[in-house]
Amino acid sequence: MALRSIICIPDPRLRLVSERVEVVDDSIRELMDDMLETMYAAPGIGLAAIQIAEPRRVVVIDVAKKDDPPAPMFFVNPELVWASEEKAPYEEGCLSIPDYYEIVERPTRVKVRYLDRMGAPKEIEADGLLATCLQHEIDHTNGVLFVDYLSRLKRERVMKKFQKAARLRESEQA
Ligand code: GNR
Ligand code: NI
Repeated sequence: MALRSIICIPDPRLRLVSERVEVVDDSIRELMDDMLETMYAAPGIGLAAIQIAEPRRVVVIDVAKKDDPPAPMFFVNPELVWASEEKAPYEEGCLSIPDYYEIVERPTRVKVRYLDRMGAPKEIEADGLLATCLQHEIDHTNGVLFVDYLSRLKRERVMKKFQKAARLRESEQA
């Protein structure tokens, strides 16, 4: 396993639509293991492959409480097949938008179709934090970030802050 670096806004790769995985082979399982290690180290509860600059439709999640044993989940080509009409607010964060948290409303329950770690087709019905996290990660595979659900004012404010920080880092390097 290897720790990988997480890319942050305004990196344009976060806006890519990731490619479907055709075959779940050892190289995909290795990618998932690297993602899991990187997610635990961050720490975070979910990670999409594009966040480590791999534009593939691969997601890892672990929403176990901190005193419970680890419970990693692996999703290849995850697809939202149903979402409840009922929505609820939840304060979201993103490892690609460090130290920024805002409330987002999303469907409370979802059904997701995916391939598991061995490539077998599966479906999962989720609620609570797992439902929120699945939607957040599926969004990443489509180049969507949680700030896209905020008001234009809030989104532009946070994007500009990170653009400015990136420019400053560049000028310090030069
Ligand atoms: O670690 C994470 N926490 C989180 C909290 C609320 C809603 C979504 C998330 S996912 C985030 C990790 C991340 O950026 N995944 O893409
Ligand atoms: Ni995220």
